[in-house]
Amino acid sequence: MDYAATGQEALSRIAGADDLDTLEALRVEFLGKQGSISGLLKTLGKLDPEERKVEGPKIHALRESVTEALASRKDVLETAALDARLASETIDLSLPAPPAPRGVVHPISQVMDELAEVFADLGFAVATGPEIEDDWHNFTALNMPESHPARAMHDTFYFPDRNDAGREMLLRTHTSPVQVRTMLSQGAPLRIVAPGRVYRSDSDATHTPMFHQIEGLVIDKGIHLGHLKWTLEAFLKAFFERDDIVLRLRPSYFPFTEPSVEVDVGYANQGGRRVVGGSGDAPGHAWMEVLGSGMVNRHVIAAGGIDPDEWQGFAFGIGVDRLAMLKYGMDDLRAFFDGDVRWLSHYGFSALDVPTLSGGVGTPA
Ligand code: 2NL
Repeated sequence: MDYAATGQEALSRIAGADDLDTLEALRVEFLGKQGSISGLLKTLGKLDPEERKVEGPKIHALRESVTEALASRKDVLETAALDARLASETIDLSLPAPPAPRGVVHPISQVMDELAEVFADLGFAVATGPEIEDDWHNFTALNMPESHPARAMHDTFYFPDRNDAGREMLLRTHTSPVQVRTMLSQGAPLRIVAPGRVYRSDSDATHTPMFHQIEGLVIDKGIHLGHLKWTLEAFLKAFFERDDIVLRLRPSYFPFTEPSVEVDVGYANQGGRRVVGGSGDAPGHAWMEVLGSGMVNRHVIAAGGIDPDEWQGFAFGIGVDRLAMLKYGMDDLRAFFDGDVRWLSHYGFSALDVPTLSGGVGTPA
């Protein structure tokens, strides 16, 4: 048989296709499952071997030339489509470039930086230490004996193995061990804050197993509660950037301080939002606990290698997460650590907005 006419007709129809849809319809018509050339190929199976030897190459050649014609026409049509698009679309190079996506600073990091800045201005150096501690630095040195309930498994994350000194290993439950280590390595006098992550085996709507704390420690001669009160007042005024902060000191108990005081600040309830400032006893106001503190227990000073008959000190501990919520009006503690970028881009801070005393944080209103 002669397929020249069939081939001629197919090639001229392909050459005449002027859009990609038409071309695709032709491909299906010739080469699709039910296509005409596919049909010819199927007839080969019914021929005897001699005939097949003659007809086979002709049909395959036909298929080949149609396949090639389809491909080259497709190329031409695609190039034409692109040229048309390029001709019709213009780029306005005078428009500003779209903003590059930029990360934000987590509110906890922001508040940690603000705290370090405020305390630096009050003469405190920043001290850091390991998050994996031994039970001596985390408990014993802080006047918390073996029998202390805070040591129980339900409060503290322990590691299965002891360290080389035979001490139990754990995730620090406060940053106090950093201060013990600093007393031992630097001696008195001392003025430090220890910010960082701490851990408790505790998880509900208001407690996450990891949270942030900043503790402060001053060791010097003749230190008394007056120094503590002045320092905390100066700190809270600088941090909240308000001069009308009123403190209430309540007697309390901590194993590492004696006497111990809990510190409340007065706030106003304004449409469900807590606004710090004024006396908690004023109309429409109430008191809120913000930190714990006290005069360092003499056993703790001695554990730090310092003579408690010669040196005294005060210390305080602050929950950073709650402080951040209070200052920036966030109401769900768990959202801090969910890693939801929508939450973060709402509450996050610009990386260029570094807290400084001259530029914002610490300037009383
Ligand atoms: C709280 C209470 C407090 C301390 C932490 C401390 C550290 C040393 C010696 C003495 Cl090395 N005290 N830290 C003292 C009193 C209270 O934290 O409620 N924190 C959120």
